[in-house]
Amino acid sequence: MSVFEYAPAPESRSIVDIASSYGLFIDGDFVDGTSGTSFKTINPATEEVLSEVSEADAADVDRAVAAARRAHDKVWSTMAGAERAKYLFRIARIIAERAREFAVLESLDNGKPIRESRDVDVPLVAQWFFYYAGWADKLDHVGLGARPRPLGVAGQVIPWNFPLMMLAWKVAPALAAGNTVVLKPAETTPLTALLFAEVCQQADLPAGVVNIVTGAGATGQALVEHPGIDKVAFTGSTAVGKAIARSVAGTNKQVTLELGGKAANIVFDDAPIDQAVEGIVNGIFFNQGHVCCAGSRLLVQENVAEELLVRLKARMSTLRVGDPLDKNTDVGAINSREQLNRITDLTAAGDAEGAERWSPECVLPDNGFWFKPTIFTGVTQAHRIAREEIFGPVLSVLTFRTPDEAVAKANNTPYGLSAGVWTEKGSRILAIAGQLRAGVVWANTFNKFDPASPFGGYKESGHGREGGKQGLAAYLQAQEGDR
Ligand code: TAP
Repeated sequence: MSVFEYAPAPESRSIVDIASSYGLFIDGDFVDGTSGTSFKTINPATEEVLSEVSEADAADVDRAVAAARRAHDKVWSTMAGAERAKYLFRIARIIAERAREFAVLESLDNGKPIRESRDVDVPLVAQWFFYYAGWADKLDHVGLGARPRPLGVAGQVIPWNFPLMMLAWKVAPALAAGNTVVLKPAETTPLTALLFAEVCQQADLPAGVVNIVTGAGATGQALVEHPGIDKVAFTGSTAVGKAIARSVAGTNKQVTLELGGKAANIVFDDAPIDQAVEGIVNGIFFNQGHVCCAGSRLLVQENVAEELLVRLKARMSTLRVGDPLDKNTDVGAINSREQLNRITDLTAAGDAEGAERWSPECVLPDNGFWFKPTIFTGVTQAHRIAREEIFGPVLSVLTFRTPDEAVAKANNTPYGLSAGVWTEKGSRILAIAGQLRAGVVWANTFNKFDPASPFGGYKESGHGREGGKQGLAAYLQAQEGDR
């Protein structure tokens, strides 16, 4: 299929004002880190250095936790829910007002297409704050009895794939419930969290309610192991999630873990094929496949596999890979060299194990980190690319003959975060969805998110739910007499 020539349509980056360096956001102010060390954050599409960011050490984490504790005890937990709601509404409104600035900054620091940061990430972030603002004065209805109490100080650690959205998923329910937070963004994507700190100042949020400590894994470890926090909320890899679970075992800390996934996207022979192809493309190429719930395993019924693959390849040939700030771009840059190496290694394992690789023709930029949208056919359950999370724009295609076989293959994974079912029969959707061990099952769609809908995993995808009142309950405890 030929692709139309499009003139470049770059979004202007003049709307963002990136400082040459950033400190830590502690107790309502930007402050220098104790150690004086910093790290660079780069644009993964060009490798241009965007800024130098302070690296928080254990002493800084200690300062941030102390500030959060003071704010919790003296201001935030004692404030009426309706008053806390006003701050959350104000934050939501400011994010909506500054949406373009956030979208451009997210695309610069993360590499995701502006089409996604502008139309998906940032609108969902505002929605998350609006949604939880609405809950702040209704905590009696969460299901924990009358006047449930906040847990205290939450230590929150988030990954690089949806930097601002993961911040919103963590901060909004925590604040609505009366907790204060210390959040560590990922090392490669700290900038939108630091812009969010400015929003907290703009909203006059009381000092210490939100604290942001930038750094790498060691900063995250110092935060989750700090004895002064009451709740750990982590999103990231299963390996780090297991280490955190071990470190909090035997303490009084509550913990929620949102970890990896290897979702099956199941297409039955009665599915509307073109619609399914769109869903498959959205499922695995959205955000370069850096999505925990990505539909990274396509299970297609054998009698329609050939036809579906022809149409899928034709559709993939129209995907535009390149400048994340170009409004025509569908697939942006891989977030880091490290992640690119991981994708390259795992796909090499796919070749070595005998699967057949296919990518559309596309010219990749000379600088930056890029990977062509890729599918592997002839994949079996034993292949590493069918079992391990690639976290990149790579789809493993398997086939099945019967519904039972589809369910058995879909569930044959250590993960259990999400799944997709494509069929015209409502009864089949319900029957299959009920048998899938996945926290979210999408039917005739994929990668849809809503703040009212709980999200989370089974097995090695973690435990606990974010979103909905379940996500709020994870930041609350019942009064003594109600337990
Ligand atoms: P990780 O390496 O686990 O990093 C996640 C966060 O934890 C980062 O902020 C990281 O800091 C920090 N960290 C690293 N080592 C730590 C330690 N020992 N103690 C405390 N914090 C530590 O994952 P990633 O590569 O950033 O993200 C990709 C993974 O996240 C994928 O497996 C994906 O499936 C999963 N993910 C899951 C979800 C949900 S909702 N289930 C959503 C998004 C991503 P640095 O970045 O500075 O190393």
